[in-house]
Amino acid sequence: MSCFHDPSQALAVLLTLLALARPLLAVEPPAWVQQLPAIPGLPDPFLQVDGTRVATPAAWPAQRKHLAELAQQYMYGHLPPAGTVTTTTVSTSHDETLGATRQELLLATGPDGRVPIHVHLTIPDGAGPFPAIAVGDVCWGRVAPEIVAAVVARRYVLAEFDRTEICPDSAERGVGLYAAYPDSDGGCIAAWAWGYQRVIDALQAHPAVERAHLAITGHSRCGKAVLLAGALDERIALVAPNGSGCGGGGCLRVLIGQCEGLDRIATVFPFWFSKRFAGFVGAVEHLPLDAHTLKALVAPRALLTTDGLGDDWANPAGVQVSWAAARVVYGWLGVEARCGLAYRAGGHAHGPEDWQELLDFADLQFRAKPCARRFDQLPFPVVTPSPYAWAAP
Ligand code: GTR
Repeated sequence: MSCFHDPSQALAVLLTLLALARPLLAVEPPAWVQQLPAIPGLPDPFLQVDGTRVATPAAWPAQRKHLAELAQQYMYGHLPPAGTVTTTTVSTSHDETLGATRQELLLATGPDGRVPIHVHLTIPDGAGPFPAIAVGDVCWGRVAPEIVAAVVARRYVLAEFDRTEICPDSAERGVGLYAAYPDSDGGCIAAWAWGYQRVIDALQAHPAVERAHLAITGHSRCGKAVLLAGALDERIALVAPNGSGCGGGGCLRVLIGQCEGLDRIATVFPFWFSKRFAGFVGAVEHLPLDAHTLKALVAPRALLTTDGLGDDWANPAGVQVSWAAARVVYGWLGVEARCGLAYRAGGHAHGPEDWQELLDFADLQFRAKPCARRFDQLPFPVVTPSPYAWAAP
């Protein structure tokens, strides 16, 4: 008799053991990985496909396209086409105590509307439109009432959805978005990022929402999807991954403390990524990008990572490393203050403090509302020698 009640638990343990054993087995990375240049430090985000460096900010849109392709090609897989979204209002009610309207929308997305996404909106009373924040973690529970109250009090629309409606958090293919696009090379993170973008489609068409002020957030594995969605979609004005760690805001090459790295995540959670990503196990230096590349892709739009100082597994000190590298791009574009980071005491969670940080940053970016909090404070020692030698052109 197995000691595991859930077969996926046994599989996870087996995969973890295999991941740990891999260096001992000395499995060679595939030839196509070894042919990519080895870049021990953080890859230069200004390096163009022809080997020259970007010269002026006018060339940044083209460089963004190149970096976005690297991210999809080698790490997450490609997002399927946007398609059309048909929105139906399922219910509307007013919450007197909260001072807000609750509205449930059903989005029919994907080919022939085959991929449903339920969106729960909370719209503050009063004259809109308002900026909006979308979050896809309903599979882990709705946003806590005290946080919803804080969002409403700050006059933001909250849009909650369940990313697992788009694809399950497992290796299972043939369902959801995968069934609609069987040839897609993307894993869960790409599929969830696609889901965020469809929610953005619906929010852009909603009369209560300010189209120019759309923010997205999500926790941990969902924070990884938030970073990818925001990196690729210029309609998203503020990108706020929380506790996103490896495969999100945490540096892949600079692992500080007891944190997750590429070798482990690509072995234990291969289905979150493109199949190609696992080729970099034991060969992270060949990966043509790192977390700062994703962050730089958000520029010149606003980016805020929120993390727990004690969330060791999510490499909070490595989040700081990739923030500093991405900030070089922001500074070069003349918008350094749009690249923010914030830390609180504590571990792996997406709680009221993380949301307060996001609301303060959003007020600063969207409404030029000053706040006492700073978004450039570095709690960890600066890594020396620097993990990159490049500078802005
Ligand atoms: C962990 C995983 C992390 C993180 C976390 C979560 O097991 O190693 O990358 O995503 O799950 O989503 O809470």
